[in-house]
Amino acid sequence: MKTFLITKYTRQVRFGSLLIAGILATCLIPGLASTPIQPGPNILLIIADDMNDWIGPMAGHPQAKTPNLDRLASRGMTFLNAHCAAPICNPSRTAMLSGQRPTTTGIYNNQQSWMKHIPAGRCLNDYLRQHGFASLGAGKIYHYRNYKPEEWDEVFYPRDDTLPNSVAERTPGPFGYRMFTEGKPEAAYQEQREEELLVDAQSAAWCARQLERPGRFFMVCGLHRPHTPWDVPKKYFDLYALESIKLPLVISNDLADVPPAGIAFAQPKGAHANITKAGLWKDRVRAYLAAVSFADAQVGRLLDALDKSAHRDNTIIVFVGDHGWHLGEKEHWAKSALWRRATQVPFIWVAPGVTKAGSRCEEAVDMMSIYPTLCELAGVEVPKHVEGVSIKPLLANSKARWTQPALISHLRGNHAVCTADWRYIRYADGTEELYDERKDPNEWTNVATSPVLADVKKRLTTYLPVTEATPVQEVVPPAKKKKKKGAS
Ligand SMILES: [Ca+2]
Repeated sequence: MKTFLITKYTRQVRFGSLLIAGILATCLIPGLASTPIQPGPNILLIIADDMNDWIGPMAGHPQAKTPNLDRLASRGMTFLNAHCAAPICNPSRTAMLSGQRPTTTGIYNNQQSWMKHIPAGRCLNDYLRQHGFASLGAGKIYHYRNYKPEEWDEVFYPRDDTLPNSVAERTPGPFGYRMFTEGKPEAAYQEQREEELLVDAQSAAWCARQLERPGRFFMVCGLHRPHTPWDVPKKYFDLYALESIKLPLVISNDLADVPPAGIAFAQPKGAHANITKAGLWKDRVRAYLAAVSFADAQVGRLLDALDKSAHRDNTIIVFVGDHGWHLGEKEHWAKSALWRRATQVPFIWVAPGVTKAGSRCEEAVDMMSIYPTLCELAGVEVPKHVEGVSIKPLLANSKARWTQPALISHLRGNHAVCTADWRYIRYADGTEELYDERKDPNEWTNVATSPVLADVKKRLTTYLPVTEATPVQEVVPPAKKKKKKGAS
């Protein structure tokens, strides 16, 4: 178990309490000793990191090979217009799992820790745990190791050898953050280890083992890929011939009608300029696709295990990404922007007895819906602090009446409001973009100044947050000193 990082507390105390809970599971809820356990579905939530719409069911890239996500989508509903609450890891995940938006919590960025600022009992894993679910988690669920072990029954965090552990190594190089393993172009990939040793395979295997247990569970499997670095085994690169790689659709001067605040997020003179100058655009698109296919294979491990388990027909499956990813659209790479490719996420639901096999929904929804929807499907009261709206009506009927737009916030003061027809972006300095998603799905033409669309814009602005919490203090990076191995 040397490669596994699990706190002693988690392994010994929580596992002990879980055993006792397991013994009592048929009659008692741990922590609520007098309430009988309600029968009902289990929940498997799978979170992919930095996965955009380049997956089979969403067809964001014509060459993406994701047979397992195709299989998952064939069993339930795929949302074709689902968006994160924030287009970077920490605020997105904190919002999704706490049920509160960045504008409420003040958690807007990766350098802030949610753990001091979200009270116990609020996060979904802890809330459901108090309502009779065994709360189980593996891999990247919150931002890296931001776990409160006492809010889980069991949590497993395998060490990711491919991710940097010191603040210094996290500085983006000329090609962006770890777009190449060592910060500069080398071989297309360097991973030589057996797939079973890689963190995501370990997390999937751990979750697969949990499926052998009886009782009701809320289990989260957090996959690191396709987050950079894109070192995945050769067989995933072999799925994509470099010379035949199709680049994303772009036009020249796409940024000409974007206000300076948007251009500052795009950083066209940064990674994009360096990658294209070095002739590496196709190479990196291929690497991203390879990492997507690798993540897809881990989803396959989980589905195989679920299908063999006793929970096969009584488990809600939710597959979601924490935000999207640009690969050169708008001369931008990575996340941290308010355009479609940075905010749109895979969002696939299998809810037994509710979703129809192979159904698709085009309404705009956001990740704040996860908390209330899971509570509703699980027969648990939605707690008052939760800000999202349940999408259960859409799960049952993709054409159900839906008026709630998706709302995405990036840092403080920058927001996007999305409907099935429009994307309205307003930056902190008041500048705007408006895109007609029906006519212009690539968001090439900013029509924010069009007089005939003034009413559309006015209507969309009514969904912007009225108040925005002061950002909580950022975590001060530890002084540069040699840490004990595995202590970071
Ligand atoms: Ca444009």
